Amino acid sequence: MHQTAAVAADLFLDSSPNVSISADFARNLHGLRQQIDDRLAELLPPPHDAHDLIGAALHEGVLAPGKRIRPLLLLLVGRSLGQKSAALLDLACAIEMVHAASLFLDDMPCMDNARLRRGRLAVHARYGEDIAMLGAVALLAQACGIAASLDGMPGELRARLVAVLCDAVGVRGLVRGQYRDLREGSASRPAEDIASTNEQKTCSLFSAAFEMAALSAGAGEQARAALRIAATELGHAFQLRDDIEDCAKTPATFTKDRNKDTGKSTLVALLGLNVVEQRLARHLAQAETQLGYALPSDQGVVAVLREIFNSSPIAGQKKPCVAHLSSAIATDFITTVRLKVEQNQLVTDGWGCSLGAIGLQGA
Ligand code: GRG
Repeated sequence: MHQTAAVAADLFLDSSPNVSISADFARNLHGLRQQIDDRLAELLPPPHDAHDLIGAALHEGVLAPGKRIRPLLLLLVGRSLGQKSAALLDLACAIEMVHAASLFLDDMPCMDNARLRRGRLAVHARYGEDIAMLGAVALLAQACGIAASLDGMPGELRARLVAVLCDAVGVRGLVRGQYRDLREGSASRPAEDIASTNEQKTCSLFSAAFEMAALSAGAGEQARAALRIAATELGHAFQLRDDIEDCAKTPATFTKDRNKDTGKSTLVALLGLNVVEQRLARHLAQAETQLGYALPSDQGVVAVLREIFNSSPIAGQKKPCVAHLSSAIATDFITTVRLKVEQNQLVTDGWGCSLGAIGLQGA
């Protein structure tokens, strides 16, 4: 078992009293995200030594500022169903690791070929394709290992949780969805095909998060059935949000490459922005309805969803250009500059000495 689980448990339980959701809780979302990040940092294998690129890539890629929507939902659905164990936090970290693995792979040149992710260079762009691939495999293995050894959960339950996680990734889940997107996405497709691809590549992890929360809380079949529908509706809504952001005209999504869907048969391309926005709202409403059926006492699930869907891509993050300038003394600055240099977007006049000072020349 992981030795620091008790510390994480205290933090988690402290901030989640047995009361229903309030505005205070929404404000404390940042704290909950921080707990997830702290625990992720503990659960990731420590870098072997100073030259361990895999270890460095795992920490950098996983802990880069993402929304953490899947672990947040897993935690809050579990709590709403009465599961208060600290092990839930570890399970939440496991699903975030799987998600991060999917991003490592998704960004690679043979897939979406993206260079910017979470406001930083994508893992393959910074560390190399070999590291991105090996890192993704390591994350999947780590996630399964965590689910298989959850503190205080019976062996049979742990085995089921591992199976749920693997099922979400495998040939019925993310892998199939990604394969279809890559191989069928450039031809025109009917809306149903696009939706079923989205279901596999995006809804699968939401379904796994809800199912793992429900299983660990010992929820009945009725609640689990409602959660399955909720997860699918939510996954669709989330993918549509992602597609809308990809073609957004404003630079609000500078945290990752945009226009990666150009020439791809997405629902936005097929149906147009207005129709897709309506569809998104319907999916979200359906998800909320089903969550209402499933959860006896919502401990913040709907509030988190509203926060995510109403806010800019990464809550609390400054507008991209401001972040770009104000991160001048942080690592982000280095990766941003590196990216700009690579994209030939940086006017080096006046920047040359800064680049030299931070050791970028020749990098
Ligand atoms: C073996 C794990 C594994 C995967 C292989 C590469 C692949 C198959 C699947 C890719 C699936 C994928 C990336 C789907 C897109 C889902 C999506 C909308 C991702 C963006 O998620 P956010 O917005 O990202 O939650 P942050 O950065 O906020 O965490």
